[in-house]
Amino acid sequence: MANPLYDTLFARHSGRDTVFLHLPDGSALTHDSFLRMAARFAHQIVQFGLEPGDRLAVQIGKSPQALAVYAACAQTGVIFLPLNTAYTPAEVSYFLENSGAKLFLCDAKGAEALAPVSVKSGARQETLNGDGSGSFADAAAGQPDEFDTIPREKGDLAAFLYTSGTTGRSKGAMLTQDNLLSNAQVLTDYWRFTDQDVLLHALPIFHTHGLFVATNICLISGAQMIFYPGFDAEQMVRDMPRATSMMGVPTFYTRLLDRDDFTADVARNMRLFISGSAPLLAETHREFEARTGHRILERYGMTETNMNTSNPYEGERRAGTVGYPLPGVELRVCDESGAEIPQGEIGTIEVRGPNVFKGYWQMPEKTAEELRENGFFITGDLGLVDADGYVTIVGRGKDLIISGGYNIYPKEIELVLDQAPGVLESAVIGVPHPDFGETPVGVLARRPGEEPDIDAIMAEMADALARFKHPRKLVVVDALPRNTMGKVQKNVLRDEYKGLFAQG
Ligand code: MLC
Ligand code: AMP
Repeated sequence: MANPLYDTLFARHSGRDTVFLHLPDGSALTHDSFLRMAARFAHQIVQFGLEPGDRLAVQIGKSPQALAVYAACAQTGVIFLPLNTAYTPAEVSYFLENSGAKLFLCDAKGAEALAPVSVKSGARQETLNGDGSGSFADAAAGQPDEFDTIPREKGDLAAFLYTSGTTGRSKGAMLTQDNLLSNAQVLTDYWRFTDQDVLLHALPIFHTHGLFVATNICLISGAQMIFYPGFDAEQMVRDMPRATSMMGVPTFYTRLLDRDDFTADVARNMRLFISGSAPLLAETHREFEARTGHRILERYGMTETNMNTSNPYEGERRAGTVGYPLPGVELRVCDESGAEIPQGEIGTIEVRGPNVFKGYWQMPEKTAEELRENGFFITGDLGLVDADGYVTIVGRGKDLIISGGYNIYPKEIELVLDQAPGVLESAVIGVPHPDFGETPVGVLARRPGEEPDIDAIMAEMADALARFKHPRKLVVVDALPRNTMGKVQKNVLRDEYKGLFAQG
């Protein structure tokens, strides 16, 4: 094939009047109209001087336009780099500079604040808004609505997704066409998606879950998407009777269960509920089944690997487990040296397969730390495989907090807290939260004789970090607990503050 990603996901729908997206205003967008928009975007991208392998960064609201940029990147061989819309200009600055993006598309409302950042990085900044307006859309409007797809190979890079790290410095995970395609093809079959499906799509499209899992599966299978700008439980309940499937993070499921109008009748036409990106409590799994008669299918993935495991479509979906390794994915549980440990024992999960990324952009040493020479990727997740082959994740070896499906690395927050007046040092921990699963809490050790100004610290935080990363509480103490080696004992702090957001 000339361009495996574009041909498999998009070109197959060329000329089809079938519905691709149901939009919030009640209108529907056909595959053909979508592809024509993408083709105009592709011409414009080329006209702006981008060549295959160049990076195009986007920080725009969830919209058909945002997906069309993804399609246009696939068609032109340009690397798609989507950014969380919650990131501050200070955060965006790093991504633009690190990736060397040539073009940056943002919403008009953020354009002024982002302009200096684009100038500094050398990226050309244009606007693209969710309603189809903006300087990029205006320029593309005059372009032809067909584009000769630029040939690419399976091993060529298709996307960069940035993922934070324990040092606080984000790393650009380089994903090839084959990483995305192989995974989407396996999942489409494993979860039995067809053109008869209608997916409730309320996830953001700047992460693996909403983009490479949900959207790619719908594109391969021809399924339709009810495409929401964000998650709203009321809308989901209203639309569920005309849908067949849903993908969500655990917060989606707990929020649905909080509603009395979410009933078995509402879910009567659904065939599949999928959860991932964060641990689904076994209790939520059971409550959901009792309410709807459906057993949620939990799967496990990562930015660097796409999806690794899934509970079966047929067969037992076991609460508290993430199921079996997917076809083509090898999974092993190892000790720190990379030696496999006996079945049933807890160790670090490592995975290998066509789903595993190519490495971190311009960070060979980080890549070498996590990607073994034999191709196994060290996930940093702790788990075990039981006698029946089901994988259970029991914890994380990495210092990571997952809040409502978003990753938060404590180090990033600690770097801000440590600089605040009156703070000697800080430790950020994740504590249980009824809505988000986990949430960050900052523990500050005061400088002797000084008192940190919490309001000033939170104001500083607002400039530095996206809202979802902000600690929900800051606690001031005299000193952080340390072990005999002098290392801060985060486990002691987690235990002390675990009840801060307890329900009831
Ligand atoms: C929003 N806020 C969050 C938050 N989302 N805070 C912490 N954690 C989150 N996840 C902030 C808002 O800015 C707001 O700030 C306040 O919390 C309350 O907002 P809300 O209206 O309740 O939030 P909402 O917009 O409803 O969003 C919650 C959510 C959303 C759960 C729907 O976060 C979401 O869509 N999460 C999915 C993330 C995802 O797709 N992850 C996949 C990663 S891929 P204020 O100012 O009001 O206080 C991956 C691989 C894999 O992990 O395996 O899939
Ligand atoms: P990200 O880097 O955003 O892709 O997040 C990946 C991390 O999310 C994994 O390393 C896991 O820690 C976590 N994760 C994803 N799916 C699950 C799941 N079903 N259960 C528990 N943790 C999960």
